[in-house]
Amino acid sequence: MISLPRLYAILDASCFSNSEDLLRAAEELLAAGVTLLQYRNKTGDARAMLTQALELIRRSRAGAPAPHYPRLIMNDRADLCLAAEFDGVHVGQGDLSPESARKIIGGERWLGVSTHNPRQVAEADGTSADYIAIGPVFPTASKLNPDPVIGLAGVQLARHLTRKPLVAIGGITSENCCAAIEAGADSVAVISDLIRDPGKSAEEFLRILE
Ligand code: 3NM
Repeated sequence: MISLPRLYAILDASCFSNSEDLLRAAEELLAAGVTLLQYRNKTGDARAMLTQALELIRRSRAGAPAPHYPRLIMNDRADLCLAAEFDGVHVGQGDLSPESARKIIGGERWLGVSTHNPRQVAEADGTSADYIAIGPVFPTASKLNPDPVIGLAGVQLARHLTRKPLVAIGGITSENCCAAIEAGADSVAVISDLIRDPGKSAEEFLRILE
């Protein structure tokens, strides 16, 4: 079983007006101590995504010695995960199934699955996914057409349905992240509350979640 860090930072390309801003935010997050970072780009074409992903890999490795490279996870795209030599892929309910993604990425890379209700958690538990994300825990503006908010009770319920590492996502802030962990999550995934000042915000999360 894999071990997840408490903070799972997500860089969403739609939050940045250009590539350099996204890459600089990544550098700040990593310099602050983030060790698990997802690259999410719902609108970019494959070639632009690969270019950005390769640059993310290059910069993330420039800042750390080999055994301590941060883990980079590709949202949705198992093909781009391989092409950019990312460490894993995260699939949603409308993406490739976990087993199909697993066939592409092989046994070593990490595979995460998004779930939004108890049925999906139980189903994901039966797959080769390395971790399960559950959400939205709180209201979120970062996802188009989010599923209904599940609250902390939804995290507790998910915790009872799987022993796989569990990631709480959706509306997670430095104020509510501890409650999500106390409800049973192993890790919290965050987009918007890391954006304003990525380095400082990540440091604050890491201090609170220690
Ligand atoms: N997935 P923020 S909620 C990407 O419910 C994503 O699975 C969700 O962004 C889910 O931290 C969400 O800004 C958005 O709320 C998370």
